[in-house]
Amino acid sequence: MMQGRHSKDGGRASSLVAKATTKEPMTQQEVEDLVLKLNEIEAVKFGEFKLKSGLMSPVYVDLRVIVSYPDVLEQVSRMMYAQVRDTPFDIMCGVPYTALPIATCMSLGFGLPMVMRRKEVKDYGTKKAIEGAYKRGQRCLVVEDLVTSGASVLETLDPLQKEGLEVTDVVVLIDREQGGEAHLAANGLKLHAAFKLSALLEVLQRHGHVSAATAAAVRAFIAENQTKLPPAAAPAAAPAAAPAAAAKPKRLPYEARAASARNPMGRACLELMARKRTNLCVAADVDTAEEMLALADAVGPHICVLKTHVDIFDEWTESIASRLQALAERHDFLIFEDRKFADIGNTVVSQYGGGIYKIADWSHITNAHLVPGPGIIDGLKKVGLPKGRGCLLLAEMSSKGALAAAGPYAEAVAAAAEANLDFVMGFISINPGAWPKPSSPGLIHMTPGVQLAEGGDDLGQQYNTPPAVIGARGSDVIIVGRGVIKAGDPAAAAAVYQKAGWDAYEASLRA
Ligand code: S5P
Repeated sequence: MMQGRHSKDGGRASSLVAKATTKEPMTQQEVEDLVLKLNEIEAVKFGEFKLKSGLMSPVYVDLRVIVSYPDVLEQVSRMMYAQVRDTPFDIMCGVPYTALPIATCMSLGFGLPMVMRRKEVKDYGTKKAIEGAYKRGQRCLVVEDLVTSGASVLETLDPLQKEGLEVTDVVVLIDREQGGEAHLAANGLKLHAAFKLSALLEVLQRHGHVSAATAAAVRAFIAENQTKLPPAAAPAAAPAAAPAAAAKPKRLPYEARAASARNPMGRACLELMARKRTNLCVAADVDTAEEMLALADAVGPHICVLKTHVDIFDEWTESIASRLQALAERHDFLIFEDRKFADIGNTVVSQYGGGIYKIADWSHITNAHLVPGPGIIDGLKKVGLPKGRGCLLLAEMSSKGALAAAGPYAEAVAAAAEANLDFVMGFISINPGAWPKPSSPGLIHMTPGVQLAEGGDDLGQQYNTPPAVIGARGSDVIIVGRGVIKAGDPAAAAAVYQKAGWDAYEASLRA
């Protein structure tokens, strides 16, 4: 078996392989041109559309039209082939109907043999469900135009498997990011998508074809309309009670969410977490700036974010700030000054950009309460956005009796974040999994009040464990202060929390 090319027939394969390699991967420019073309021919439209269900959608994708544009069809097939050129398979099967011409075009362009599934055959015993030449045990790539829930791919899986074909990979042009990838993964299928809807949106917004308001509406729509796996498509081997469990939207990997993050620090943070395999933020609540720098150096290899309270220290200089920045650079972490701004827009402009600390100059991330209303975001944004900074909004707090809590307050904070995705990168939250609406996939949840055992301190702090925070409560980042800094060996403690947080994250990906 060869990668990205069929192989079983030696002579025929070599000539076809030669043909395939004459096609170069698409350049970034070609990819952008294709996105613009898809928009121009109205295969992807943004605005306001009434769906069959009666639901209003800010996005409409109908790829059937591409059969009328051979140049687009050819580019689409090239783009899709590029996703699977390193994936081993013997044959391809297009999902009827829209993906059939795409699969045919890939077949012709790259010398890849194809089979077809008969859509109409319900009784597989009397008529052939799969047309074409194939052998049991061959590996079959499923080709589909679009994935939403993954249901139509899963419908195709069954007849292919009944014929003894092995199916492990699916290639699509567009992933609508509404849960399909997780549903396919739950059925043992890896999704290769040429475009995520959010990435496509980003290109169109950059080229002025989609307004910021529409883009925000699309992102909110995607987040709010995560699909459930239809019971009929639940894994065949699952016990009777399993379909309901499988229907729960699965956690998306950090790296898969990075493209949805509009704030550069949000994107950087998600990428960094995936790259460094850590969702640990250490709260450096030590007494002096020198101790903070020593701690940053020690725990640096284990963290994605170092959280500071620089107003605890009795000195702060530009040189301390640059030494901290150098450590962040060396160990690959982000700096989060936990300033918890809470004033009117005009005041926070000066507090964030000026004063002794000049927080915006050195801290990648800061945070704010929404108590004063949305003007605080506008004020902070005025200073932070030009510097590429990100802001976390405090939605829920960890301390006993907190007024920033689940309910109308947290919901208002969530709405303010969705309205400011350029600057707001996420939340300080405690139980985001219980929020009535899931937040946009690019927004990050960071949760304080974490130790290895449940408990609290005598001033109202309440602790949950990493598995409870990342698993049961659906947060993304654990914020650990005293659990690390009061340990005899903070670096070793950070390693323990890094592992606990990451294991909980990996377990929740499989859940
Ligand atoms: O609700 C909150 C929000 C924050 S940012 N509860 C918190 O505890 N924090 C911060 O997280 C707090 O200021 C401290 O820096 C850290 C928790 O520290 P620990 O020592 O209790 O883990």
